[in-house]
Amino acid sequence: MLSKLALASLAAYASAHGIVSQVMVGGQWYNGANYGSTNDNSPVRGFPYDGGYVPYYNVNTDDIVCGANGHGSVPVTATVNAGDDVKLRWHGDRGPTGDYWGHYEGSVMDYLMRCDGDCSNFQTSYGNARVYKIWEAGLDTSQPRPDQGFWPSRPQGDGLWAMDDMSRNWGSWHTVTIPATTAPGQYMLRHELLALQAASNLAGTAETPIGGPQYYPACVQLNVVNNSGNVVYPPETPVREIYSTGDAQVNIYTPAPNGIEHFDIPGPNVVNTSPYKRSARRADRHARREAFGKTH
Ligand SMILES: *[C@@H]1O[C@H](CO)[C@@H](O)[C@H](O)[C@H]1NC(C)=O
Ligand SMILES: [Cu+2]
Repeated sequence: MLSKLALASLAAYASAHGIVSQVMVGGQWYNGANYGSTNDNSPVRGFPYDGGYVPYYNVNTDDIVCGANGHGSVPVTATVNAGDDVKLRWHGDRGPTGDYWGHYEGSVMDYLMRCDGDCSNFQTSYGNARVYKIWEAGLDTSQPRPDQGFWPSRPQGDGLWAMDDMSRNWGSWHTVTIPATTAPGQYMLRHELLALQAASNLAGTAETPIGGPQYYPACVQLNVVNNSGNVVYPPETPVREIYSTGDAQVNIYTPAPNGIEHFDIPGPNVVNTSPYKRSARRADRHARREAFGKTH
C-alpha cells in the first residue's frame, strides 16, 4: 500500500519532467528556461509549464523542432567560437539534491540548425527548420547495469544508458562541442533527450498518461564565430522528417530479465565534420554498401 508521501511523489513524477535550467556557452554562464515561460536572460527557448515532452505522435509536427513552447525566440543569442563547448544542465526531480534529470533509459542527441539570419527572428513554424546531427549516445553495453541509487524504479538490463550516465555521473550536465568547421553564423543547438521508460506502452499508464517514446528537445540560440578556416556544410534533414511515429517504440523491459541488448538511436547518422571530404574508412564502407545495393 502506498503512503500519502509515495502518492505525492508519484504525482510529482507524472508532471515534473525537466528543463534546461542553466547553460555555459564558450565559458560564459547563462540562465536556462523557466517553467512555462521564456527567461529574459537566457538563450534557451521556452519549455512547457510542466517541462513536458513532445509525444511520439507529434514527431512530424513543428512541436518537435524546439518543443511545444519553443516556437518563439528568446532575446539572448550566445556567442561561441567554433570548436568550443556548450554545456547544458538538466533540472528534474531526482538525484542526490533532488533536482537532477529524472529518467534513466534513453539516448542523448545534439543537432545544429541554421537560423538563416538572426535566431531571434527564427520561427520554428516556418517549416524551414533543418538540422544535422553532431553527437549522439544511446545504450553502452560495454558497461554494467549501474546500481539503483536514488532511482529504485529502473528495470533490469545490462548497459549504461546515456541519459542515466548524464544524470548519475555528470551531475545532470551534458557537454557538446560545436564543430571547429562550423561556418560562421547563427544556429540553434537542438539538444534532445529521448526517454524510453514508457516506450513500449503507447496507451500510457496512470503515471504516464501519454505513453510511447518521449522527446525532450531544447534549443539554444547561438552565434558561432571564429571558425578555424575550414568550413564543412553537412547534409541537413528537415526536423519534421527526422523521426517517424514508429521510432523508438522499444520494450526496454523484455526480454526479461536482461532488458534490451541493443538500441538503435533514431534519426540521421552523426555527420562527418572533419575538414577532409570523407575518411578512407567511410569511403570504404560506402563502397561496400553500394556493392550490396544499399543506397543509404
Ligand atoms: C574571436 O576571436 C577574436 C580575435 O582573436 C577575439 O577577440 C574574440 O574574443 C573571439 N571570440 C570569442 C567568442 O571568443
Ligand atoms: Cu518525464
